[in-house]
Amino acid sequence: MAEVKLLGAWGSPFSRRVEMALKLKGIDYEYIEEDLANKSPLLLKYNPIHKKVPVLLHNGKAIVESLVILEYIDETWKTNPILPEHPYDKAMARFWAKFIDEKCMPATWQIMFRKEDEREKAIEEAIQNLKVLENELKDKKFFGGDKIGLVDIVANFIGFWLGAAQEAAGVELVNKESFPVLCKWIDEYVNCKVIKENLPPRDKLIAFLQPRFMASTWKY
Ligand SMILES: N[C@@H](CCC(=O)N[C@@H](CS)C(=O)NCC(=O)O)C(=O)O
Repeated sequence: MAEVKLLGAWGSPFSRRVEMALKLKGIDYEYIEEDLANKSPLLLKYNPIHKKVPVLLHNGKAIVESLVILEYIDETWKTNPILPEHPYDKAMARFWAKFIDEKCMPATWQIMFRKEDEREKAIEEAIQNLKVLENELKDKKFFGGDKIGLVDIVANFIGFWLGAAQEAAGVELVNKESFPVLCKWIDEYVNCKVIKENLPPRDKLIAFLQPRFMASTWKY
C-alpha cells in the first residue's frame, strides 16, 4: 500500500488544506507536526528551498506548496474529485485559487498588523478583494458548486482563520451586513463534516495569533 505522510503545523491554513483534501478522498496518512520555530531535519531535507509546511511525502517523494500538492492529490487519487473535469472550469478554479492566495489572503492579513493610522487604506484594499469573491460566489452554495472543491479548500483562510484573526486583532471586516453571501458560505463551510474536523481549535488559534499581531515584525 502507498505510504503517505504529511509534514504540517496545526495552525497553518496551508497544511490544513492538504489534510482537508486527503480526508475528502479518504486517504490514510501519517501526520507529522512540525515545530516551525525549530524546523526538523526532515522538513529541511524535503523542502530545502522554502523550508515551509506543508510537505506531502508519497512513497518517499516530496511534493511542496499547497496548491501543487492539492493538484497532485486530485490527480493521484480519483475519488471525490476536487477539480472540475472540463479544461475551462479547471482553469477557472486555478484562477480563483491563485487570486485567493496572491490577493485576498495577503490583503486581509495585512490589516491585522497595520498600525491604526494605516489601517483604513489596508481595510479598503481587503474589502475590494473580498467583494470580488462575494460576487464570484453569488448564489452558489460552494465555490465548487454543490460540493466542496479546490477553491473552497484554498479559501479555508477566509472560512475560518479570518474570523479568528479578526477577533484576535479586534477588527471587524466581514459580517452578515457587509458580506452576506460570503457569510452564508462560511456557515455552510465550517459546518461541513470534513472541513469542521480539520480546523484548529478556535481558542488556541486566537491565543496563538494575539501576541503575534502585537509584534510588528511577525509574518505568517
Ligand atoms: N505558499 C506556501 C505557503 C506555506 C507557508 O507559508 N507555510 C508557513 C506556515 S503557515 C510556514 O511553514 N512558515 C515557516 C517559515 O516561514 O519559516 C503554500 O501554499 O504551501
